[in-house]
Amino acid sequence: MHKIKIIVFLMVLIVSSQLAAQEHLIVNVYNRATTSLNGQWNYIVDPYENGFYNYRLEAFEDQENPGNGAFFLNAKPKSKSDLIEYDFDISDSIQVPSDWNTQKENLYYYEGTVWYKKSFDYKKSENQHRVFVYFEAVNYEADVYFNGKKLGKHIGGFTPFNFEVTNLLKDKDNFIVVKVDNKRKKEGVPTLNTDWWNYGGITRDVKLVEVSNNFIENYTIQLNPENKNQIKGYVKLNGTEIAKKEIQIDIPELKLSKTIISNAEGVAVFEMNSKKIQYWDTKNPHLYQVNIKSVNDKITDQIGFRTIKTKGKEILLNDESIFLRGISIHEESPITGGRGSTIEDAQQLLNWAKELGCNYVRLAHYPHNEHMLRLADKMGILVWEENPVYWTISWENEATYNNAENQLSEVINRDKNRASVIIWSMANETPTSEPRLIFLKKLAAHTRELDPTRLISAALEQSDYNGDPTIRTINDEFANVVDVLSFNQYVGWYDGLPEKCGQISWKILQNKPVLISEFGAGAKIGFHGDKLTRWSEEFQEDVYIQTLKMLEGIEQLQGFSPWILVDFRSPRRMLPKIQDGYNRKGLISEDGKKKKAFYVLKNFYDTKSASN
Ligand code: GCB
Repeated sequence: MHKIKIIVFLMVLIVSSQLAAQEHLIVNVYNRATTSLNGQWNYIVDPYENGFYNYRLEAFEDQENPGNGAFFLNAKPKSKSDLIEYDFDISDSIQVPSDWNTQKENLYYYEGTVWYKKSFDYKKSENQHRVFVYFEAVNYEADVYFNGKKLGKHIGGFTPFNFEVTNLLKDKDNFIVVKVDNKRKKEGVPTLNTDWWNYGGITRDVKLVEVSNNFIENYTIQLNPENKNQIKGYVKLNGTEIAKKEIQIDIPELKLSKTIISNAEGVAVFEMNSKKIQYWDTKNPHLYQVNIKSVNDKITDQIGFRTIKTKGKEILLNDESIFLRGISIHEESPITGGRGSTIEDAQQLLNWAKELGCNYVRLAHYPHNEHMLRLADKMGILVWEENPVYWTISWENEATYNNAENQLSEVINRDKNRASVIIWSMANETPTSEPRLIFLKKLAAHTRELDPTRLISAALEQSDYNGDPTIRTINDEFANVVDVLSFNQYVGWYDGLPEKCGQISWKILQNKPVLISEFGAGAKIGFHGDKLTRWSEEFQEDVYIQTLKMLEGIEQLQGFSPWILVDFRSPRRMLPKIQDGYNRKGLISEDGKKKKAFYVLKNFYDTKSASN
């Protein structure tokens, strides 16, 4: 029975990853020796997509002879009479990774196409090796070309993808061209309307990954949720000679070692037993070094082993009830402003979360960069990861569904070995309807197939109970699907004044753990007034005081992630002198100053943690 389950799981994984990615995603590039393609890239801003379409609006890449207008060819005049109306090499340059909005003043509000080009030499260390180009994220669409040939297209701004370049690669003068388009689209994921900045560009690292001809492409190595003395999973090879190959898995600290043999698809499953496993938890986030070795490849990972479950109203980490002292975080750099992407950005954000007393973070509203998860693993911070299915998605559009599923599959694939990740969130504040229910149920079922070991949730909305505005409830059929019942609520900010919290009671009918995924209020750092003065630190502080009191009345309450750690850019927030383009619900200003409410929450968490 057990074996059959694993095989079904694997088949689903393989089939869905075939559907999902243009090429199979290589996991744990993070720990491989790679060559960075970060740095300065030349770029051309192309609002009319002049470098993509000819004057009949036919795509150059579909033409037999694209001609000199096609930017992906990176053409140069061959004679003094040649007509070529672009030149990457004398165009301005821009830093990768980063967004264009905060690097170039004239691109601050730009939403459209920008072409990126980088030239480089590269010599493989061995002739038979294979080389991939790996993008950690490009927002939103990326058409990728290498030495004048199309490699493929990726949609979705927050997940990694890779393409093989082995047969196109030369020792000298390679060029990679990426058409990046961050135009918002109704049918996109996210859709037209969001409350965060639509940063465009190659926003995360770009790497060349050199591997042997048959290499370790993917693996899951996790504690068996049904048996805490067992580590199990699979390893998958990629190449032309991957059947019947030996794969060795070692966990030296546990003195565990296992040799398994791949099947015709290059896949081998395994189980290893030990009674000495030190479980990963928030107080002692123990990570084991795990070594995986195939005939001509090897890779190391740092993996924590733990279980996560719910039981009635409780969330159990390693079978023990845990209260999630959380905070929501956007992926914005506390160091440079703009989209965050470096390990220093991630470290600062998580250090602040720790200082606040958190053992949990909600990474809103899209997958964050891998540093966040790697650090959360090391720091013992539990993580909610989220798919950018936000507000008013085109529920009935099949391509929209496939896009949402693909983005979620990619982040699950990237982070499925991270102990910190406990919750996959399907969506945020999506209005109830039949098509939306069908969409989300399908997404949840897909997620459970890909990863049966973690919890599913979504930030839902609350409503009046039986028409009584003083009693609040969750009236949403998707609440029956999730493992953890989460919802956003803003009593005291959008919904009355802070004192209103005292008049509200909660009637939660589902017998599930409750996480309040958002509450909060806006305040401008340094602006003071009495607690009824909107935007003052005192108003925000009072909302926190009143809200915490109110929420403690929810019997099933198992934690929360207030909105939000740091003020963040949003084009919806333009009130001069107060917002100036920022959502001010941060507990910390964008320049790192703590507001009064920070200490209210910190106090609450410190007390909570002492009493646990
Ligand atoms: C919400 C959204 C979040 C917004 C926040 C706000 O409910 O989930 O994305 O930024 O409210 O500040 O209004």
